[in-house]
Amino acid sequence: MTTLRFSDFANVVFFTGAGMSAESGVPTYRGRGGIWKEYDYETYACQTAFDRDPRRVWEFHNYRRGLVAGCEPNAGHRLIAQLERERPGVVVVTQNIDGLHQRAGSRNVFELHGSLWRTRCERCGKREASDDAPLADVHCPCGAFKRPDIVWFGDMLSSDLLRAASEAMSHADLLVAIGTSASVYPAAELPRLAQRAGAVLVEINLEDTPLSDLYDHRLRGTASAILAELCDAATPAPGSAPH
Ligand code: BV8
Repeated sequence: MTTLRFSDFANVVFFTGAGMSAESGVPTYRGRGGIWKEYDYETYACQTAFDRDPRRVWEFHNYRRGLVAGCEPNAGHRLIAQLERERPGVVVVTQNIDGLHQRAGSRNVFELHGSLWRTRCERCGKREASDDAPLADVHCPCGAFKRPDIVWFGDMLSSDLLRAASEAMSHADLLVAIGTSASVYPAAELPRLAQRAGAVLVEINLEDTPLSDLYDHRLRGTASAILAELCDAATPAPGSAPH
């Protein structure tokens, strides 16, 4: 186990993917039980599908709202929120849309791929946040269908969000990537900015990823177990010499 101490770092970025929420019961995208294995994103989760059949897209997204609404943040989410309360320089850059980091208490969260809990109207621009599961009224008051405020394949990411996330990465002195397969761009490239900034890079995952060679520490295990070990390592044992 590495002897990393969070207290040795001023700007810590947690870069999370679906594996962060796996222990909460939220399906990941790829690998065993992955949601893209069950649902073809080209039918249920992309702009073309929404333009073709918004009702079917909403059936899928209301199903996912119901699924995630029944899930709770796990110990890993709560540890990250705790660290943010203790240290102002903690930021979460997540690819997840489940909102579990915020439900665990994290405040500095960049949702690169949007949120299951937000909608926008492409006709009048109205934006809305609602944790209704399912969302009863999928029509905007202007009459158009509300669109899930999610970055689907082929959608551009918000340039403001990408800039802010890149800024956080470029100022990090510790980058902890958790539960991401490093397979979706441009998000997958972001840890390189932290590496270029001279940060220490840690990858927490069950298995190697295409970008594992980028990392100084490759910790294998579940998000919450490895984060707990890191926090224990970081916390001086009672009566131990102060560092
Ligand atoms: C873009 C939305 C510019 C939310 C997602 C052709 C046409 C268009 C674009 C492209 C193209 N070819 C390539 C691209 C770029 C494309 C892309 O990257 N494709 C990939 C597949 C090659 N990117 C885009 O389209 C992006 N936009 O590029 O715009 C553009 C525009 C037009 C044309 C060209 C370029 C938009 C990308 C966002 C896509 N949105 N989903 C939703 O619907 O749910 S994808 C989906 O993948 C999620 O967003 C997710 O965040 C993302 C990454 O997945 P992960 O989070 O890493 O999850 P995954 O299941 O893959 O892995 C889980 C990991 O956890 C595993 O490693 C596992 O081992 C680990 N794990 C499991 N359990 C645990 C664990 N670890 C620890 N503990 C555990 N317990």
